[in-house]
Amino acid sequence: MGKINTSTETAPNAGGKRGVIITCAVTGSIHTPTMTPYLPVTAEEIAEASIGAAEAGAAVIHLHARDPQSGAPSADPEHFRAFLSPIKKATDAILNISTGGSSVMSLDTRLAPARTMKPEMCSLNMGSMNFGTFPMLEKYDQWKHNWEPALLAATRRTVFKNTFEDIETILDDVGNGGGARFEFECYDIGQIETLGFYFKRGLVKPPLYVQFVLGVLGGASATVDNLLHLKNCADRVLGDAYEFSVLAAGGRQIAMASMGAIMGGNVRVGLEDNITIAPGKLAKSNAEQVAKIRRIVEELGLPVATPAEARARLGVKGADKVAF
Ligand code: KMH
Ligand code: ZN
Repeated sequence: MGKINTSTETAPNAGGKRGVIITCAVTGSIHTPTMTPYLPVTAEEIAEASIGAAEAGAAVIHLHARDPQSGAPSADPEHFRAFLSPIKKATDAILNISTGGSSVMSLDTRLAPARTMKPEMCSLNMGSMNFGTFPMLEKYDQWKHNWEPALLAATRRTVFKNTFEDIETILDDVGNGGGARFEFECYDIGQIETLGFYFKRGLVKPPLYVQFVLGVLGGASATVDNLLHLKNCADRVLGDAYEFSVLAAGGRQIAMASMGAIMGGNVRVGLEDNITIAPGKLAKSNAEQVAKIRRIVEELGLPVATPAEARARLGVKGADKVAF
């Protein structure tokens, strides 16, 4: 019989050295008010959801805004300002502003919040793609607002546009100009190759934080094989210049995030990408999903990163250097 391995170093981040960074994306632009009454819409609701997620263990809060009356995705900087300051006052979490907005917004519209608020962190989507949310039309007969089915239907004919020029604009304006670090959202291997292109030219600097995005119709689906493929590609292209996180849109969110943690990565949960807590059961809050992934991570013997640890690892500029 072979020697029994009693080491705790079964995963690259085991042994108490490196905590798993939990990101919570609290509202996003994929889901709509008809789908769940628990989706935060107003500034008060988004602030409350973010603070709850941070208290449950999220070190990073990924933020979109919504029109407080209709619940439609919004990129109005004033809608962001209304929740950013209260969250910053109440928590120590890193506040990450989306530059993806909604796939039907123009680049200038999407960038207005980050250009105005100069956050510590922003998302950066690494390629143009189809981003189909229209299959959700089949699930509901009645809608609270007319904009909801119209937005879902629009994703059948629109492209989520992130050209090389768009990516460079974001790197320049929000990165070098605004001092933000990035959550590089990669939905397929070509987008990792694109990140590698900018890395080789020195236009993006380590430590790179790569979000493997699974389960979006138009990108890689949420399977273990796809996650391994993305990770192998990133290892080849980025070497040790990066760390990764895993998000899966839909009901495989927690399972794929758990897989990411086992593989030595970080995790993202939140109602932006998944409105359930178990099959067929709506999550009542973002904090509920954070608490669930935290329990799993800790049961795996892995520590959870504090905001201070996440700040040091991601190389962000500090909460005192933002414009809100
Ligand atoms: N909800 C994710 C699948 C962004 O905000 O820049 C995509 C996302 C994009 O988070
Ligand atoms: Zn987002």
